Amino acid sequence: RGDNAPGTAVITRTKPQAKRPNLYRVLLVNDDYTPMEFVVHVLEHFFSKNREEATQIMLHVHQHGVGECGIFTYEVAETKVTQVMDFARKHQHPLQCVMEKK
Ligand code: TYC
Repeated sequence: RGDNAPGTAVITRTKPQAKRPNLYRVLLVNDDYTPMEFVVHVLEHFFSKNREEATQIMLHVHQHGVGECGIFTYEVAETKVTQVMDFARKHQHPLQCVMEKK
């Protein structure tokens, strides 16, 4: 449109846009006290896993100490961690959920 004020210029972007967002893994950490069923519920409710996937991930964490729940942008990952930690605390389980840059 030809509606720029006289004597002004439009600055256009020269850098090509390579906008991959930074991604973060959300992980569950094993402990000796959180019930397996609670962890499966967390994976179903907060990470949209079906019962079979949730059970596999829970068992992986149980056996290996840590396991991946999903990969998200920073804000989504942070929200998941907060939701899981609040939910675990509310139920007085020591379950730990963390995020790490991919
Ligand atoms: N190790 C727990 C138990 O034997 C189960 C568990 C799995 C806890 C995964 C935490 O992130 C976890 N009851």
